[in-house]
Amino acid sequence: MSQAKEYNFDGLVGPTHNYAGLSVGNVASLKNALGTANPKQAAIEGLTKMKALMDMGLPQGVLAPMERPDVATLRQLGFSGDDATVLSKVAKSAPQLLVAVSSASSMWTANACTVSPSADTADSKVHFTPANLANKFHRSIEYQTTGRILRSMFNDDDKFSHHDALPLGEHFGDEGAANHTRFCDSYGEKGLEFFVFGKYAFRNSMPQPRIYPARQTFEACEAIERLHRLDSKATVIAQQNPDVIDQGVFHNDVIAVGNGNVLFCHQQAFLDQKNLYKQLQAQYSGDHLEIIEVSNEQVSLDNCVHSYLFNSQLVNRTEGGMMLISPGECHNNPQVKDYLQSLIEADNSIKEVKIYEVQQSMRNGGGPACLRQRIVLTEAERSAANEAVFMTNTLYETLTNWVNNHYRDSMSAEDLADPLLLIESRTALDELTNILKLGSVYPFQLI
Ligand code: SUG
Repeated sequence: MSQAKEYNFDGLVGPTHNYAGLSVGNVASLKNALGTANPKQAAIEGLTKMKALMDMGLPQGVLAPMERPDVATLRQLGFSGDDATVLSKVAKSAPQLLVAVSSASSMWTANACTVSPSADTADSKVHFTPANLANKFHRSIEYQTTGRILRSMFNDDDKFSHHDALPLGEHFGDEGAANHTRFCDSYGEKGLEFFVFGKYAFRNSMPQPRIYPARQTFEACEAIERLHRLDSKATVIAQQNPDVIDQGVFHNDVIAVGNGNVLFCHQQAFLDQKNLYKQLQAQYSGDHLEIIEVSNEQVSLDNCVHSYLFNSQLVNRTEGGMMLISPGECHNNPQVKDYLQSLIEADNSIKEVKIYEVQQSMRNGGGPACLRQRIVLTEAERSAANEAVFMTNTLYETLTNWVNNHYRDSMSAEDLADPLLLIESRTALDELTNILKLGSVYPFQLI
């Protein structure tokens, strides 16, 4: 068994962060549509959380944002002229397209990809598959740049295996680690990989949500299992409860979170939940899988969706036991606040709750767990990875200054057509690729 650590790679919020109401099925995104956002505050909130976790001894890295507005996609859709002309044409004739290609949605790096640690894979390499995010147009234009960034961060063919995203289209809709977790007694041991899907793509008679989309399919989970060369005895694929998708649970990480040997979830999270628990217990090869189930009486589904209780990060403490890193909304909600108090007083592995404000992200339906991608690395894999993307005090200072120098503190839909914003954003990203030693990863750097 190798020594390995779990790194949280948080998404750096991009300079065009705005509220555009792009995500049907995501309650906060629709509620805050067309409000004014503050990209600088959003990026600083994210960096503050990264620094706080690093200071607690948790390994932390950073994932770069996308180039936005995505002029290359607009050109693919027939807009022509110089960049300023493209922006002014799209703003006049298709403003809904301009907001879609300007979203800073890559900040939610839980959706960037699915990663399987080397302990779980047949070739003992770390496997990466960028998520196609096919269900939402504004997110379906992320995976190519995500793939380039990941290859540049983990650039060693002996240790890392990078796959292409699954085919676009509804049948292989893949939302990455938002619907994936892994159970293990320690990170370096072979774990039980747990995938969650919203519907079957090829079996229409099976249960599925009726109001909101199921973004991830069973077939996508199976494809990742094959690509990552996982052991089927150490893999479980389960269906999300379609009724909760219809109430705003658009990803599994809005209703369940796992870490180490613990699954923390709501009683309505999965279809056939009791049998799923039995299956997980039977396939778990560690000592004991602890399931902490929250009942409707303890926390209503509505309060789960509005507080993002389950979008807390569940992490190991250095002194033993686990801690929840929860959004401020959990303490503003009396039922959730009381529940969290009773949770840490009860006899279970969750010993502590720490609250962080990620309000700017929460208004688009992204909590602490959405903002991070978990990557387990052995020491040798860590040494083979790009050193510049791991968080340090110096990097934190550099990125904070970088945000303060380049970001605006107000962003509305009208601002997105400003050709200066595109220039500011590219200037910032060009500098960022130097800071993070990524090379050329953005469309404007590749032409
Ligand atoms: O895909 N919101 C994101 C939130 C993603 C949250 N991620 C996880 N649960 N892991 C989404 O729905 C809203 C953008 C807007 O409306 O401006 C948005 O894309």
